[in-house]
Amino acid sequence: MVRLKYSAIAKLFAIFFCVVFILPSFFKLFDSQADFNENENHPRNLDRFKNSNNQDSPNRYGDNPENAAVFKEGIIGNYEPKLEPRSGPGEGGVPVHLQPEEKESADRTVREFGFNMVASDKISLDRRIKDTRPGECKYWHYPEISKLPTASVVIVFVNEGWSTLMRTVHSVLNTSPPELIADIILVDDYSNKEHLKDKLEKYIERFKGKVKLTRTTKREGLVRARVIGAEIATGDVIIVLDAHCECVTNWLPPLLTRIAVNRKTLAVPIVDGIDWNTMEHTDIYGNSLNRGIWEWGFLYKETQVPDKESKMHKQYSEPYWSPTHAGGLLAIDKKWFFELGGYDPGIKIWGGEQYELSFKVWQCGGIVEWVPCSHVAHIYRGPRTESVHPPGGNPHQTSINHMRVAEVWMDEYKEYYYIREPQIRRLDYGDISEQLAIKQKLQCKSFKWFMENIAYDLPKKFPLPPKNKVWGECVNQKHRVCLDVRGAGFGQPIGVSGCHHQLGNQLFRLNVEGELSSGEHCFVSDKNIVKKKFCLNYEGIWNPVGEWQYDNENKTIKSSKEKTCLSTDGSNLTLEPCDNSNLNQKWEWKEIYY
Ligand SMILES: *[C@@H]1O[C@H](CO)[C@@H](O)[C@H](O)[C@H]1NC(C)=O
Ligand SMILES: *[C@@H]1O[C@H](CO)[C@@H](O)[C@H](O)[C@H]1NC(C)=O
Ligand SMILES: [Mn+2]
Repeated sequence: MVRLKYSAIAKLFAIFFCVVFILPSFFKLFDSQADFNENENHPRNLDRFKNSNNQDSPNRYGDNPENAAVFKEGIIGNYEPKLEPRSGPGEGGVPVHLQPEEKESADRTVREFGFNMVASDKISLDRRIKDTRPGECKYWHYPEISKLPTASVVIVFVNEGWSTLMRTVHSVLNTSPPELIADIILVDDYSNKEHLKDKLEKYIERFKGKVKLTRTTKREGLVRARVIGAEIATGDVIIVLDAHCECVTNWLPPLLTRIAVNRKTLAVPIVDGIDWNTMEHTDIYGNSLNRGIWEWGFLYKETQVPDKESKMHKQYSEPYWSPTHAGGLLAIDKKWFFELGGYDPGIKIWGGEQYELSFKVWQCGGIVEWVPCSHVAHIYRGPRTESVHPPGGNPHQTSINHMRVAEVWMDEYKEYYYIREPQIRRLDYGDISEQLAIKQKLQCKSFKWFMENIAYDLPKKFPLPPKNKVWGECVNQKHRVCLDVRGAGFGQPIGVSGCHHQLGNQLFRLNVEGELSSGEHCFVSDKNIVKKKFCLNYEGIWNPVGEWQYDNENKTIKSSKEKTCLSTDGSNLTLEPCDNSNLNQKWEWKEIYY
C-alpha cells in the first residue's frame, strides 16, 4: 500500500494551497481530477480539498505545515528522554499511605489546602509519574528546538501548599527540554501564608532566574492574575498550569509544535488526575478521546470525539479539534493571546474564562486542539474548608462572567443561557463595548458558524432548551411550602420545604415541551412520587420526558403520564388524582431574580 507520510501530505497541500490561492482558475482543473483525492486513500484529503474553496473553514493544516510532527512507526521520537529508574515514596505515581497516627495532621492539611500535604511532603519534588500517553506517542518526531517557539509557564497561586506548588515547578523543569522553557512565572495572588514569603524567594534562587516570582498587591482573582503573569512572560508561548500539577514525560514539544504549525492554535494537554489524599496518579480517560463542551447553564462537560473529527486523523494520537476545554491548563501564542484582548478584564475571579477564550479563538480565526500526546496531571482538590474566595467579591461573579461571554460571543444563542438560568437575567454585566470592538476588528465569525462547524455534536447531548412556560419558586397555595430538590440523588424523590427565596434547590423551570427541571437536572413521575433523573440516557443522549403541564387557571401541575397532579400535605410531595378544587394541588410560580 502506498501511503504518503503526514509531512509529505502536508507539503503537497501547502503547495496546492498556494496554487489555488494565487491562481484561482487552477481550481477547476484540480476539481476535475477526481483521482487526485483517491490516490491518497485518506478521508481527510477530500475534506482539505473542499476546504480550500471554503472561506468558512479554518485551515486544519496551518500556515506552517512543514512544522507538523512526523510519525515514524518503531523509531523512537526525537524528544523521548532516556529515563533512569527512580525509587521512593510515590515514585511512578503510586499512592502514598500514611500511618494511623499521621491521619489527624493529614486531615488538618486537607482542610487548610485541599490536599493531603503530609502525604505530599513524603514524595520527592522530583518524582516521576506514570507515562499515561497512548503507546504510539513515543514514535512522534517534532521539529528541532530552533524551530519551536519558547514557552513561559504561568502558575497562579494563593495560599497553596508548599510541596504541591514546588513539585509543579520541579516537574515542569524535569520533563522539558531546558531550551524550550524561557521562564516559569509564579504569580502570588496575595497569599498570607508564611511559607510563601521569604522561604519561597530564597528557594527559587537555585533556578538562577528561570523561575520568577511576582506578587499582586491585592487579591486579583485567578483570571486577572494569569494575565499579569502573561504580561511579564518572555517566551513566545504562554502555558497556563494550575499550581498543583505534575507533567507526564515529553508533554511540551507536542503542544509547542501545534503552535509552530498554526500560531493561532490554543493547544490543550490531556488532563490526568492526582488523588488529593494519596497523591496517586491516574489516567482519567483511559482508552478514549474526549473533547470539551458545555451544557446551556455553562457547566463544563466532555463528550467522545465524534466520528466526523476522528475521520480527519490517520493516527489515533493526533491532535484533534475541540469546542472548548476545562480551563486550567493550556498553551497559546503570547502575541495571539493579546491580539484577542487576553481574557476579558470584566471576567473576574473565576469561571467562564475558558469559554470566552475558546469562543474567541474559534470565531476569530484560530483553532482549539486537544493534544493526546501531551499529558499533564492535576490534583483535584479535596474538602478544603479554608476559603480562598476574594473578600468582597460579587457572589454572582461567575454568572456575570458567563453573561459577558454570552452577550459578546453567542449572538442569538445567548437566549439559551438565559432560559437555563432565568434568575440571572437582571444582573449588571457591565460594559462590553471593548470586547465587541475586538470582535469587530478581528472580523470574527458568528456563533452559529461555530455551532454548525465546530460544536456540531453538542446539541445532541444538550439540545437547545425550549422556552420556559413558568419558572422560579413554586409555592403551594394552602401550605405555603415550596417545591424543593432536597438534595435528592438520581432516582430519589424530591419534596417540599419552607420557602427560603434563595433559589438554588427551590428554583424550578417548566418549559413549553413539558419538561420540569432544576439546574441541569430533570424530574419525572414514578407512580405517586416525583424523582430526579439524569437528563441524558445511557448513551449520553438527551432524554427528556415532557410529561408536565401547568394549568394557569386552576394552578395545577399535571403529569400526562400518570394522569395525576402534584400535591402536598405540607410535608410530603405526592401525585394524586387531579381535583381542581383541592388546595393541596394548587401551586403558584414566583419568578425571582438575583
Ligand atoms: C379548571 O377547573 C374547572 C373546574 O374543574 C374546569 O371546568 C376547567 O376546565 C379547568 N380549567 C382548565 C384550563 O383545565
Ligand atoms: C411524609 O414525610 C415524613 C417526613 O417528612 C416521612 O417520615 C413520611 O414517611 C412521609 N410519608 C409518606 C407517606 O411518604
Ligand atoms: Mn486546580
